[in-house]
Amino acid sequence: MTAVEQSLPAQNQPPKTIYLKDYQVPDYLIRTTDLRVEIYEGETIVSAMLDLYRNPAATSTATQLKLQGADLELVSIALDGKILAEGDYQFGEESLTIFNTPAEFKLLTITKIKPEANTSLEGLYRSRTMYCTQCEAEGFRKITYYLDRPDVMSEFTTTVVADKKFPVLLSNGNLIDQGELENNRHYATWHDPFKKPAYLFALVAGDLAHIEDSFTTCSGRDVCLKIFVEPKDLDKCEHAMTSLKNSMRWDEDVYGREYDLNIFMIVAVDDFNMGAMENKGLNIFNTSCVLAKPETTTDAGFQRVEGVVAHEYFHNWSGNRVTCRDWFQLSLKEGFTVYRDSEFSADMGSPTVKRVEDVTLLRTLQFAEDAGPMAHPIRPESYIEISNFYTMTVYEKGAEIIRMLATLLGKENFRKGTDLYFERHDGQAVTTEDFVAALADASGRDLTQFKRWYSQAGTPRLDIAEHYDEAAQEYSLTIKQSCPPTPECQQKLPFHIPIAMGLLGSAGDLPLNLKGTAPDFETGDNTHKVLELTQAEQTFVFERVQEKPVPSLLRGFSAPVKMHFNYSRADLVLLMSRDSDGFNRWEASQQLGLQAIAAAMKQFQQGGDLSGWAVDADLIAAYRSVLQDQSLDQAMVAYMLSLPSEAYLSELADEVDVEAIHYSRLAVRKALARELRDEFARIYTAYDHQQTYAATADAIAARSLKNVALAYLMLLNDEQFIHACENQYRTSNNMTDVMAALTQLVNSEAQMGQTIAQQALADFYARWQHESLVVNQWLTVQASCVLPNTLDKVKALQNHAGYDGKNPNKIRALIASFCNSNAINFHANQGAGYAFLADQIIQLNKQNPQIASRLLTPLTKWKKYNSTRQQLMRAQLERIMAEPELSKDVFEVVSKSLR
Ligand code: B3K
Ligand code: ZN
Repeated sequence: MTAVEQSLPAQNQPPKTIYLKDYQVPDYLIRTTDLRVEIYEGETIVSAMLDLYRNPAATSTATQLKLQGADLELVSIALDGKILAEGDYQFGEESLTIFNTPAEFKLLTITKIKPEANTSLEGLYRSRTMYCTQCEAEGFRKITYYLDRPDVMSEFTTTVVADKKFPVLLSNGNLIDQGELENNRHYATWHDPFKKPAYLFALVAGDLAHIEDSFTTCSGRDVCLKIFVEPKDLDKCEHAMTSLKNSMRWDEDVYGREYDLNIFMIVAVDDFNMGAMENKGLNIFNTSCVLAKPETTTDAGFQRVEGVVAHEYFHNWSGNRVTCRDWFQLSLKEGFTVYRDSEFSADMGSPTVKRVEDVTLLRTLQFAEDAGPMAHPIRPESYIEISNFYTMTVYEKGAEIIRMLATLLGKENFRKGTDLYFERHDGQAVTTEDFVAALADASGRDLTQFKRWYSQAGTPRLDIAEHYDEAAQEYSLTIKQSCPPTPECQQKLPFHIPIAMGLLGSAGDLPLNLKGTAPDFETGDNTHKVLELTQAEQTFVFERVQEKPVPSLLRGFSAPVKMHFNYSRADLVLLMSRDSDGFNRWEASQQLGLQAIAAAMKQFQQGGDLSGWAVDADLIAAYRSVLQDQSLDQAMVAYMLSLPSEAYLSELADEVDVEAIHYSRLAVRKALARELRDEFARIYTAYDHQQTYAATADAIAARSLKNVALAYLMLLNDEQFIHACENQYRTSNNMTDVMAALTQLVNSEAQMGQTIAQQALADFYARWQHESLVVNQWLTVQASCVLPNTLDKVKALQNHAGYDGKNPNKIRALIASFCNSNAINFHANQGAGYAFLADQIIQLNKQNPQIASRLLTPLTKWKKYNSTRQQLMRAQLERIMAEPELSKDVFEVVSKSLR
């Protein structure tokens, strides 16, 4: 058996489950790590010198060291200068154990790896013209044998050696040496003074161009900022640079966090499994999250760049300076950092708009995850493959947990808490318990019950009932909480839930006199309150309430729960037009939309015809008043006029009726388009299509409202609007408007719209074929087309020159878009979509397990569909399960889905 074979995972045995309860401190720690990475065409030699010492806190007394390693070829190994012989060490499953290790020693390993053959995009790999790394969570073991766990933190010095055709050689920290070598080769040595776990290691070698700027920190230090890209993309870096500088300033202002190295670098890579990675001082980004210019990037793309740049930068403190003890603590850094980046984006644009966007994502994708076979608490108890736990739950629900803490503590105490957390744990690898303890200590609040949010999965449900006693002038709210069982937890204890609220009277917000408490002047006028629900059932009584109010509940979506309150349509219309909480105005519009769609669904399910379906006049009047409301942000008008998505409707349903949801929602949209045609046309015509592009909140809002109007008008299949849409496609100076028009044309039910769409698609590809990210948008718009036969088109596009089945962005653009965002086609034709998806997963299982596993999501939801679909979906999961050599990633998701 060769060394490579010996370090491979054992085949045909079910992979092991790792448990939080089994955590043990490491037996050894690593003081310093000296790496020399010599890149040659076809293979790379890695020499690693580790300065190891026994961990004084170790609980075991074993005199051996077990290092992790995968897909490595061991060339030599020496302990304190003495070459080890066979028998001094042993290979295990993804490991290398060295026997008879002293209390302190230096270990030198030399290993060979093959980055060019690494298609998993984990460890060191080649992407187009460059070499780059991705180590989180456990990719460093694909570079060298190491204690690849986040609680082993070491000081790294890295020398990168390569041919001069890769002029840029980067790693973490500061550049301390560089020079020429024989055979047209050169090297650069980087030193990172901050101790870090291996998952934050990074290395890049490539022929890259860069833009440069500087930032002066609050203490007056100058930091050099560089963004590296392939030369062709140099004109698309400005927005990321501006976002970076804004993030650096914001983290100083809002959290008191200053940057700590002299240089901060970002590198854009085309082949990347996720959005970006926060490696110390050397962030590596998916090109899709860093490049932006108006001609090629939509508004959503601009906002994504701003958000992701901020997110990765904020990790420098929440993740890098203070890191995770083990991977069960992932939400410690991810939930907190998502919360931080969403607050940043809110400050850069409109807080209400940002909140609506975040809640929409949470309620569709995260709620669905929490109700499915992969449900897990934000701090999971166990996993087979940690890559499967970079989830909506750990990230987005994790951020909601932090938001609730901020709400409960109030601004000042929350800041005191985070200050204490950073100060107390700087340079340490800690747990979510440590985080909550710092907040509790700084604020004096007891957060014991609150911690259940970390250990109990599932979306809590609130059932709220009201009672008004006119004689006593008392208004009471009785709130019951419950939480459905999840695979690993049947019985839940009550959560500590902050419920922000107000009461609306005929003349607006009423003062809140909550029985047993002093008035709360947080909002200046005592009309806003945070109720703290801690019991399974609790009643809150308001005194001196002179009229029966309409309650505005869960303002700003103050907790990640499903709330049920029996609002009448009149109540919702009042909330939509008058609530002082912008989020709840939008929420009321969504509830109204849900009611309207439910009525159409009933008709559809009874076999009725939906052509010419009409909606009630009072609803039209309510939407019309939104369109005329000058006090509203245009982005909010756009969101209020957009009906709940099919994904949200599916999440709410006990059994998803794909056709009923699709056609009923469409029928209601068509009805709105007919009734509000003049208003939509006015908005569309009033918009100045020639204006210069700006990615400001106002400009984005105006574009989104105008494009919502266009989308409604296009449902009328009227020549006049099809021409306007074509004109927008042809003459717009920015990708937002081009894409909005192209999407409407591609989905047009009118023959004329289809003819123009086919021309536009051909024209678009001809124009943008050399811009990979733009081609991805072209793939997505076709994969998302709701008209029949889209699956055949998707299959044909897999053979198109603009597609590449090895590139994760292309796979997401074509395959994931079709399977996740095109329900009516994915679920059509007796399971053809399911079989197609299973084919892709089986193929990707070996090539890129992380991407394969991600793609599984739509099949994991099989229990939500009718029995015919259940059987068809299950059959595909079983087919995948029967494949030999399933990766841990795919095995875990499929086996949990089938249990
Ligand atoms: N921390 C990385 C995610 C790594 C994913 C590894 N499978 C990006 C982020 O959340 O900032
Ligand atoms: Zn993150």
